[in-house]
Amino acid sequence: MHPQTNRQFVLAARPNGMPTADTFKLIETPIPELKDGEVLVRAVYLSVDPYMRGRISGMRSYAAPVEVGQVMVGGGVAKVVESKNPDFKPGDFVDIYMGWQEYSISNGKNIRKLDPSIPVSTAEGVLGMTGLTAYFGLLDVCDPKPGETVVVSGAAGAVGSVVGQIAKIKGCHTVGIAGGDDKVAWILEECGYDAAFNYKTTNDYSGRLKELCPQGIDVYFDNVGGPITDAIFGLLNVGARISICGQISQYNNTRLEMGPRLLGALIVARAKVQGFLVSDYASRFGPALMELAGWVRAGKIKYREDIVEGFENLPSAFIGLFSGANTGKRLVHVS
Ligand code: NAP
Ligand code: FER
Repeated sequence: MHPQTNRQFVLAARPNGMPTADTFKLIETPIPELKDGEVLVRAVYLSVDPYMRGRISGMRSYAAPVEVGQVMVGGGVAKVVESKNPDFKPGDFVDIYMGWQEYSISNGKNIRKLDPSIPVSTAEGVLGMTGLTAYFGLLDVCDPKPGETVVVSGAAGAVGSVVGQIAKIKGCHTVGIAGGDDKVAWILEECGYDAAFNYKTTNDYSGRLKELCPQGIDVYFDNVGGPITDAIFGLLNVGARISICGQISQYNNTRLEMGPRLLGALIVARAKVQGFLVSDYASRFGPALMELAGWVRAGKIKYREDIVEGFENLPSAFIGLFSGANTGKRLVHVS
């Protein structure tokens, strides 16, 4: 039977600083009948990601902002419930950029059918956007060599937990920085990081890094920015490469934070810093996903999903990313 009502989260107001419960509003809308070529899907897992903070800020960026009143954007795994498109049948699982809503109608373009023999949730994580970010941000931007020391911030998150494991596959000494003793234990024991520390229980980031990186730092994969990144700059080896993946510590700032001015350290180290966007590598996603899937199958990449139950909890699940409530890839299970 054709479902009647869709539930959607729309942007209610642009947040000033940390988003709150009032940033989003839940609305109900009717679901139209399908036209030829269309597919109706129902959300199974919806992804919450730090980049979404940029989409609701209204600032100029690499993608258009979500306007007040519009459905919040985001990726998800969905199940086909009705189809007037010969390429999809009810029961198929798809990866779709459907936003924060229970149902979505697609014309069949820009949706990817998933292999149901692989846990479908991985399409939003280790075998999806965040795994690909780890892959290209490390391998393409930093080209790590065996024996080099690779430091990763945000190391127990969706991207960071995978970066350390790819670096290990490449024969590097891996050092992770994360915000909790439980997170440190997980990345050491499960993700095979060689060393790690909890930045929330130490003030001396530089001292800890010196202990854990006796050969200095060759590669830094930056997910967080701020004081952690400042501490790295003093320890770079000659020829170091830095991948600027994210700066989550700055995303809720209401004014520019003044920090140490450390670009001179890059001269001493003749270091390279490069920002990147995972979407710029779209033409290479296919082979990268094959390689990542092979590593997961071989047990060389372990992953964890942090699943929040219930569509209505999308806003709080998202806001929790900014206080480190998640370990591994955070998803909201909808149905
Ligand atoms: P995630 O790491 O799974 O979740 C965010 C984590 O950030 C939290 O768990 C928290 O961990 C940490 N965090 C929050 N506030 C912090 C602060 N003030 N200082 C230090 N750490 C803080 O998220 P993700 O999806 O893997 O994304 C990680 C980063 O990559 C984000 O910056 C994101 O914007 C970026 N990203 C970039 C691209 C790209 O194409 N360039 C693509 C995807 C993601 P702790 O408990 O350790 O604090
Ligand atoms: C993308 C490019 C970048 C994307 C996400 C990002 C969902 C993440 C950027 C960030 O976290 O800063 O196409 O797709």
